[in-house]
Amino acid sequence: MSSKKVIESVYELVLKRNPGESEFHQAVKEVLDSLVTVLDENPQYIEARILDRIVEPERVLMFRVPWVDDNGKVQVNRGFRVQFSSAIGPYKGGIRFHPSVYLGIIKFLGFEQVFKNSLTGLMMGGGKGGSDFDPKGKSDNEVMHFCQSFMTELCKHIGADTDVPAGDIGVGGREIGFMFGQYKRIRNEFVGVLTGKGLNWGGSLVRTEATGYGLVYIVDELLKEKGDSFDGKTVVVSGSGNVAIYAVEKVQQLGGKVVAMSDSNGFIYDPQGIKLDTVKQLKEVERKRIKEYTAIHKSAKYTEGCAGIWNVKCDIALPSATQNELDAAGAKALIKNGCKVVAEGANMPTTPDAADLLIENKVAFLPGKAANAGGVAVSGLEMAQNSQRYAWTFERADAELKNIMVNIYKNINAAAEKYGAKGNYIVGANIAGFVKVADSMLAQGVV
Ligand code: NDP
Ligand code: 2IT
Repeated sequence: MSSKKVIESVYELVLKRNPGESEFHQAVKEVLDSLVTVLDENPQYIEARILDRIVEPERVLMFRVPWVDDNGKVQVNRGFRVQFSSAIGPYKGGIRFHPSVYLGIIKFLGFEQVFKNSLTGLMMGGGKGGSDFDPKGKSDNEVMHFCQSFMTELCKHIGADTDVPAGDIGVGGREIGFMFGQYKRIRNEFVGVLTGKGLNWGGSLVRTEATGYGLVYIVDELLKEKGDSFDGKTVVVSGSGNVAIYAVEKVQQLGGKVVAMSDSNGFIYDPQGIKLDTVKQLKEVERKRIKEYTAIHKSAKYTEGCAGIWNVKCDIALPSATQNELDAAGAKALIKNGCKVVAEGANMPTTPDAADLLIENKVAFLPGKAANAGGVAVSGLEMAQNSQRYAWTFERADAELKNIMVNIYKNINAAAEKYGAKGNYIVGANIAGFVKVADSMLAQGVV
């Protein structure tokens, strides 16, 4: 069978076996479509049915999460952990709390994580977890009770050498703290079972900043290759959560001007440049809406609806909120306004047709599994520090992060060129991530 036919038949089976999981289908299709030339040159992958195996999670856990709210009412959520691949290390990947979470979202994220983690060059397999719990509007007490119930089940399936979760949408330092406390209490062990921990109890410096900083480091490397830099560039960053905030911070440090940010309700445009201290106060401390920014800074304008952010003229766009937030209409607006670089801070924020449009129009496009790998990379460094029972300085962790992002850029660039797709970083990232996992699977036999 030709490589194309193999890919088609694997994809057909994925559709059949995972009905209704459109985000998972989308993520699988993008990776499979990148692999034709690799399979042509490596028939051993076909022989060993690597593709059929790599699209099937090693283990899927789904569980009831009952808890009691502040009014004494019983609530029931659904919890997930998908342990996708342990070919190159313990399962590793975040936990997402958002009402939109269902199995298809966790599988897409777990699948992406396999290749992303491979790109970091560290020893981490891929996994993802989460719940349809909505932290918005909940008290700290309710969040704690939910996290404790979630971890009461999850703690049976994870461990510092088995599966190491971290944060994602709706899961930050507060939630990691509650989950760590419950794990420690039930298992009676103080180990690096979660990353993104507080600095007093095993966390790594730079983990909070890592995804956003890493995103900007990889774009900076791409610009450097073109003899360019962030200095004087106008930048749009969607979202106003962990990834977005620290992407903005690093862009501003490098001399760029960020003029727009968003949340799920709408976006702000501040032609004088976003005042990040205000966004941090609103989002990290007060947990308020981005709209409130305009009450403090009269130079800014708020527009309802988050998709309109792509109409803001910019040189560089960093979608950093959620999946499929940048569609074909958004891509056309960016192209028309002269945007030259799009790099994904979020996981799969760009729809496939939008990504095609950007690439056809010579916009440099860095896919999430490369561009947002800085977060999990520093999680890997947190695991290394926990194993050493030692904490590195900010400078050391930051230098390691930068080095990892530069290497990812070089590797995906080289892989794209080697397999006849020069400048297509989607193909480059998928191939570079895949080969290491596939070769490890070959070496470990049929498991
Ligand atoms: P946060 O929860 O800190 O922030 C999420 C941001 O995205 C908020 O501004 C939120 O707005 C917005 N958002 C979430 N869901 C939607 C939606 N359905 N529609 C529109 N806007 C939405 O999460 P993170 O910053 O950690 O994560 C952002 C993205 O980055 C995700 O795709 C995540 O998977 C990815 N990522 C995160 C990493 C990390 O280390 N944290 C690492 C790599 C990738 P609102 O407040 O209104 O909900
Ligand atoms: O999507 C991601 O890479 C994350 N949410 C971070 C995962 C991690 O284990 O740090």
